[in-house]
Amino acid sequence: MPFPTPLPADFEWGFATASYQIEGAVNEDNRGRSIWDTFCHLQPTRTKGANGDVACDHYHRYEEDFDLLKKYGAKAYRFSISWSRIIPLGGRDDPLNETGIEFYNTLIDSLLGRGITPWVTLYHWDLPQALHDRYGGWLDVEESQKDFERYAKICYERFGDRVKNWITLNEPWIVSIFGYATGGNAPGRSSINPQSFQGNTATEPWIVGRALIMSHARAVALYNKQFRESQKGQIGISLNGDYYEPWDDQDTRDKVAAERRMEFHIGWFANPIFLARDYPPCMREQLGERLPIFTPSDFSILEKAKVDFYGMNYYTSQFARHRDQPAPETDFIGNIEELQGDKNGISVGEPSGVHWLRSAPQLFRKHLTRIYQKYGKPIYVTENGCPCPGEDAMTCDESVNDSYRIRYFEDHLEAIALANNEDGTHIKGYFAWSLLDNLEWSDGYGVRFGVTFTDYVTLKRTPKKSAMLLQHIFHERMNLPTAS
Ligand code: GBH
Repeated sequence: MPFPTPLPADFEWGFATASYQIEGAVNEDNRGRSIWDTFCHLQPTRTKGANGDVACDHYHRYEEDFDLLKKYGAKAYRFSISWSRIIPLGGRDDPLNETGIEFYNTLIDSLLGRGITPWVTLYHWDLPQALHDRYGGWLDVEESQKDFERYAKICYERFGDRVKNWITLNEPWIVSIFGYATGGNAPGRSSINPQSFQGNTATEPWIVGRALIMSHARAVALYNKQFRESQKGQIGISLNGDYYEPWDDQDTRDKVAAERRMEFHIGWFANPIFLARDYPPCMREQLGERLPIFTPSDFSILEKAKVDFYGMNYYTSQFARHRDQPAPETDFIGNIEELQGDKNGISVGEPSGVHWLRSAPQLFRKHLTRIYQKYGKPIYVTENGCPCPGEDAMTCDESVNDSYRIRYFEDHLEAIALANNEDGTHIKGYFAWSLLDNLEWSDGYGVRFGVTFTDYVTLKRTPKKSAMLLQHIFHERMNLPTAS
């Protein structure tokens, strides 16, 4: 391998997880139910029979997991708080659960005691079920944003003396589209999914999107007004979204289609959040009145909600091909076709262990630079990772030899370093997804994204080769000695 492109010595790096995917202990210490508890127990199953009742049992094994983090050399760790452990019923007038708060205090202190910086996501998809039952959850734009703001306030008050890095929401696109358009995620609403019996794909995701944008904005505006000065932390949001190349790079219609696809994915949230601007014009054009408007009072909140960074969750890229027919009402991707190969049959990248993910580091570099140029904030890559080909069927001994994952990490870190050094793009950190194999949502426990193998029978953790190698990769680039 040629000499790797350097990264700055203060580059932040570590591993990421999310509450419902790892914690288990769903009925302990007064935790309230979330929409994922409900979704995972639906019959017939929509999660391959899997649920988060036990998951990785991180709730009881966090010390062991943090010892692993330390051993892997991580500087930082990104985890999410389960809203319904803090406020079991979720609402702004509902009681707090002190044992839930205590659990996260312990996590934070255990990390700091090991010299690891906590990065906290407030919402990684596990809405309190009580709010869904009470007013339809994210479908009620006014109620949900007030309840989220109060939940955020409790977190700043109780944890903000030690937590200096906040992420409001994880992937609002997935929350809106998978939760309310395809029905593939909780709460599973859709009018195009035969397994869903409620929902309206043409309207609900756009309403939910506005609720999420305003919830984020209120939480940030509150931080800026009441906590920033004393706590001196930073705050942002994690957006997902693939990079798209035109299927036929000679066809202007495909070029426009690729750009439109990214606007539907990212601009939907990034325009209001980073630029305090309306949705991208191409969305308004296609969706018409189904896309809710921002009121003047929404805009005044958006203006006050200045963030510090762009959290990027990136896994893969695709090709976009224009369609000649008008968009159906249920379309949410900008009336294009998505493909993993281009007009000449060239694949976007090497296949991984899951059908939707191919390794495309050169397009990652383009993606980073496009985002930085459009939204102007330093980027933290808050998720990036993959399962190795065939890993779902492997034993532990086979899985730990994860050479595909090691190459994936190396290639994507090289892309970051190149974007930083040669494209004028400012990237300040990186979190590998994930610390542990865990509940991969509707894919259940088969798809393994961890750098640590989880045996779901014994709950034994076994480091894969990539776990130990990441520190070497970073330290080499940062020109630091690597502890053995
Ligand atoms: C992230 O989502 C999540 O934040 C994290 O919790 C998750 O474990 C991780 O990725 C790995 O998936 O099967 O064709 O319908 C990334 C967004 C959502 C992208 C699901 C791929 C499946 C497409 N992902 N999507 S498909």
